[in-house]
Amino acid sequence: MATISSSAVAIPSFTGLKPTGAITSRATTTAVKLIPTTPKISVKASLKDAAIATVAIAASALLASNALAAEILLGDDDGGLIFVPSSLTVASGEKIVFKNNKAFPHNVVFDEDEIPAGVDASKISMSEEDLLNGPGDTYTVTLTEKGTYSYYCSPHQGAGMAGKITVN
Ligand SMILES: [Cu+2]
Repeated sequence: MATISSSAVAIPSFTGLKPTGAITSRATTTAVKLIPTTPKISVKASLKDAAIATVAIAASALLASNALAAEILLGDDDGGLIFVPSSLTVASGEKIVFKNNKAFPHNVVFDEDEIPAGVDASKISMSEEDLLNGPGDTYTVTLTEKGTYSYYCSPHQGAGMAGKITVN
């Protein structure tokens, strides 16, 4: 039973390919060889194109909603010692860019007691001594674990320079 059914499957798949070459004369064998291959390629290519198009649409939708990368400014435009915005919600895996704005040096240190369980604060934080000194300097982090993350700027922690990120 098993032998019969497997050969029954094998035969149609061979006959499906062979007739194209068998029908045509030997003289045009080269041309015939190209014919069965070309449709296969174009089918694959069109599938790939469709996939690429879908990805492109998704990417542009993300860009349009500004969800591809979030930016948090370090210091407000008036030199206030705050993160702007101080509270932000991002998607898991979204890139978060902290960018020096005014009143630097600043840094970004996540509070080990106020991040989701299992997340290593040192892996997502700058060190307490490491500072962003120049205008426009950035620190980028990606958070994948869902939950709430509290962070602060160590030079300005006493002044209340802190923020919160929610990952969902
Ligand atoms: Cu600061």
